[in-house]
Amino acid sequence: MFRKILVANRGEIAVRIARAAHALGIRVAAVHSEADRGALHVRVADEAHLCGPAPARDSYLRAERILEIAKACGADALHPGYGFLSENSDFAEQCAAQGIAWIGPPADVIRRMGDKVLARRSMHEAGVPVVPGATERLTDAEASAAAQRIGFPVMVKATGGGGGRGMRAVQTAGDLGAALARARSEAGASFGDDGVYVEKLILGARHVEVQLLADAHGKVLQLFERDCSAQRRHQKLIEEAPAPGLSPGLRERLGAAALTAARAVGYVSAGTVEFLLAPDGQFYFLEMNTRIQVEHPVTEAVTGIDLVQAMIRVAAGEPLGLRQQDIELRGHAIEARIYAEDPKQSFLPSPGRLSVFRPPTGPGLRVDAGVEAGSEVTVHYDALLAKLVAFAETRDAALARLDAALAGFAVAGVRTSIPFQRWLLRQDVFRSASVDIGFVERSWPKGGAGPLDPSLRPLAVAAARAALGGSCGPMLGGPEAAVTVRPKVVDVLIDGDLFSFPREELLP
Ligand code: MV4
Repeated sequence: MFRKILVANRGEIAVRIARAAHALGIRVAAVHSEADRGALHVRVADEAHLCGPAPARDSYLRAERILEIAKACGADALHPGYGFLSENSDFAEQCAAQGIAWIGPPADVIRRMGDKVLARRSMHEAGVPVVPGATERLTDAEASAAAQRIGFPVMVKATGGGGGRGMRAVQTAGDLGAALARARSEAGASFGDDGVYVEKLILGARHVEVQLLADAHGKVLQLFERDCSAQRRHQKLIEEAPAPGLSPGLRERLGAAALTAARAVGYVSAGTVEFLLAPDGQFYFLEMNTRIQVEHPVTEAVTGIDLVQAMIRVAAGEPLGLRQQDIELRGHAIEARIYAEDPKQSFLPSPGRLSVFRPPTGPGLRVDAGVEAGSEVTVHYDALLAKLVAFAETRDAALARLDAALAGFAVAGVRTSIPFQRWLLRQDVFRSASVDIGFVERSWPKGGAGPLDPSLRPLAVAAARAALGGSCGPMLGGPEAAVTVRPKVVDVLIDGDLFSFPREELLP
């Protein structure tokens, strides 16, 4: 087993990886930017090394510098987490070449799955269902012919894309030329590759993804699926496992398709196969994510398998001591991603100092946090503060647990996504498990500063005063209201309406 792992990341995932390493008796080296000197991921590590100024491209994205640190500090392995360098195949290759074990899939698998056309073609050839459309990058004339053949509406996608970047829905032939031009220029600017292809547009679909775990000895396992349809502009807000309402047959076929995908590319380590699940029950391969994902804890909760520990063991060459038939689904888990963003102002980043940060505790709860009280939240990095996971025997019980835990999550100093999540958990569409990938964007009522229901104002004032005067701390939950106390303002969310009161207005 490894003696020291360099964690090439920050925030909650760096803390999560350090915990897994320590559980295996492995020392942890952190890297940090100038802005992260006092960060939680530095405090939980056994040693920490500065990798550059605050902007990610000058610190966490500096492949050469991070590799130098790994070698200099005597690390024998590197875990990239998610984002940053995690899907950089050249970096994975350099690590391996310099004798630092890469805790992730082989570099050639990352490279192949990073090219979305190549990934699609590999899956099509392996017999995994893909969305009807082209399996090659196309010229404008070819794209136009392909769109006619497929039939409108279509989706134009960037070959170098992923996560929805460089993607355009096109309703009619007349709109295709402009969409191609925009997709190409966006893709060229973002990935330095203006290649595009065309697929049938699937409407009203859910996002369902299957967790994979494979070792270097040919053992490939699937750990069932997650539903991540509750998202906004490709930012996931709530994820759950298993996907609600799937028949056992469909679950079985999704898992089998994910295993086929993994075997076709020689997958090793933890990974995820994303599918679109159409309203007619058909599912289609979208992408393979060659990294640990943010939402992995919901799968850990329902399978009892520690995915990050497993990644480390597999990277050290250990065989997985599990068989597929040993992996059982038990209960239901739901995760809320707590972002420092203002849901009332179109999820604008909300930086600041966390004067209060008190996550809930209790049976069936897990909190993976990257911050603590006193932490400074800057605009330099992703706004994810923590993940709150509720687990119970049934979906309804897990929902109730998550709702109560969100109500008791005390945060002051920044605005958070919590009021949005409390609203979402109350929606009939969510409770009946029929959220599709467009639901949040269609339905979150006050994405801008929409009109408030004035009849709720007295209740909001009362809730705000109770929070200020009460012993419940700066955040008070109840069946109707979620209150966040900030230095100068108190926010109250009732029924999707967010009221903000300057503190002096609340004085009796
Ligand atoms: C699609 C689609 C509809 N039809 N492809 C978005 C991210 C990338 N992985 C692929 N994505 C989509 N591809 C076709 N042919 C809809 C999406 C999509 C989406 C997919 C998963 C989760 C959220 C999404 C939000 C908007 C669009």
